[in-house]
Amino acid sequence: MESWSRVSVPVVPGLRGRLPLVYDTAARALAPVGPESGTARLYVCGITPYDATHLGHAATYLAFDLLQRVWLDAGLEVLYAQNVTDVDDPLLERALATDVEWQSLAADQVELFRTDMAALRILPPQHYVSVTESLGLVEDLIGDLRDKGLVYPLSDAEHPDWYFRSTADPAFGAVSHVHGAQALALFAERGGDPDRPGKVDPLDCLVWRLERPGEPAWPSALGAGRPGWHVECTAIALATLGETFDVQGGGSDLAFPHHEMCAAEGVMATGAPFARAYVHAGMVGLDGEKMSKSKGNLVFVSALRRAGRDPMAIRLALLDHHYRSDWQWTSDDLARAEERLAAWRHAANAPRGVATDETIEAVRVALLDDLDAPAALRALDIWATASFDLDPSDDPDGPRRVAEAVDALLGVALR
Ligand code: 5CA
Ligand code: ZN
Repeated sequence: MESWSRVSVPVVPGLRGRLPLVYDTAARALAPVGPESGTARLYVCGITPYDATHLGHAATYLAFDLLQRVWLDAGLEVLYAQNVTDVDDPLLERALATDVEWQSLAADQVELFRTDMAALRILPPQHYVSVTESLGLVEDLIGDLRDKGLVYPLSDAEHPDWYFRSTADPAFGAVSHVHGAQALALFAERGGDPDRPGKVDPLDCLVWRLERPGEPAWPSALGAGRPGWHVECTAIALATLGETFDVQGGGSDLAFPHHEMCAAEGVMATGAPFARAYVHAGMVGLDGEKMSKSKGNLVFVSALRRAGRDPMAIRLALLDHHYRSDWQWTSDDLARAEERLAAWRHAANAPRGVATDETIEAVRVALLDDLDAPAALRALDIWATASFDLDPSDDPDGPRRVAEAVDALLGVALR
């Protein structure tokens, strides 16, 4: 489906070509992510389109926007894919509860998401792919797994839905390091069905749900039905990026079961590692709880924009928290970001600037160190403060050069 509009990313002169160290959940360590040269391939799990775009979503997509900016600064090309879960239980339930067609709920929410992403200057994926566009891909992938004996219909069930033998992958658990009782509990909490009778293993995951009255269904060799959750991302990632792409990303709530299941399906289907690294953003909360559609404690990017808040201030407010930390949104976040933005804009439009090269290098170094945006922001605060006290010998081109680096590396427009 259509992605959103792309802002240009200036090339920043200076020392380029360095790969970032980023925390890989599977390696449980910082690791250089991306190829030495050529094209970095990134898959980030997209929204389930209802109740978008809250600040938690925005923070997660912003983390992977930073990763792309660091890759571009390293001189790499980026191939980026993102899905849209436009068929899944929670979306269908919301459509039913609010008496709207699920297709129009999804279309409206995707449009809102695109507008929010563009306003926040988040780089768009080249492949923006919905589940409803991917039924053939999903069917082919399930077919491959079925040929290998890894997909089976539920036995003795009124609806013999199809399941994948997740634990047949000897490396199952190696993405998230979640095992045993914790795996069962998280699986149940996050869309799985460990207790459903007829499964070979409680952690086997649904890949094809047979048609039920009132639910959308598509014809397939498995019977009319619709895809399960994880298999959509496996199929879309493999089709758009190929085997063993660089990073699969998302919020930390996706490490298990979602990314674990995607990896198992991918490895078992292709015989090659699915992603080289798995990167996860922390959870944004409100009033002490994770911001989530099911809890209803949401702050929407669109509502802030309608209230006249500058999208660049929203972006700065999010950047002030390290992508990997869990944090709570408060209205102070935005007030602080607005002040900071005003100070930076003042410095970016001053007749001369201070410490241009050091400032740009400090921003780069911060981002290369696990996308440490808060450290980059501190370096720019020092620059902005120093800019209030200029010397006639300061660089007349400094403000423009720093503003260009802030645009390229942090995605914040100052001029
Ligand atoms: N469609 C699936 C992924 S295939 C999904 O999880 N959709 S979602 O709409 O629930 O979430 C979209 C992205 O936002 C996911 O990466 C999720 O981890 C992230 N996310 C959701 N809630 C939060 C939150 N409170 N803080 C940070 N990230 C969040
Ligand atoms: Zn996904």
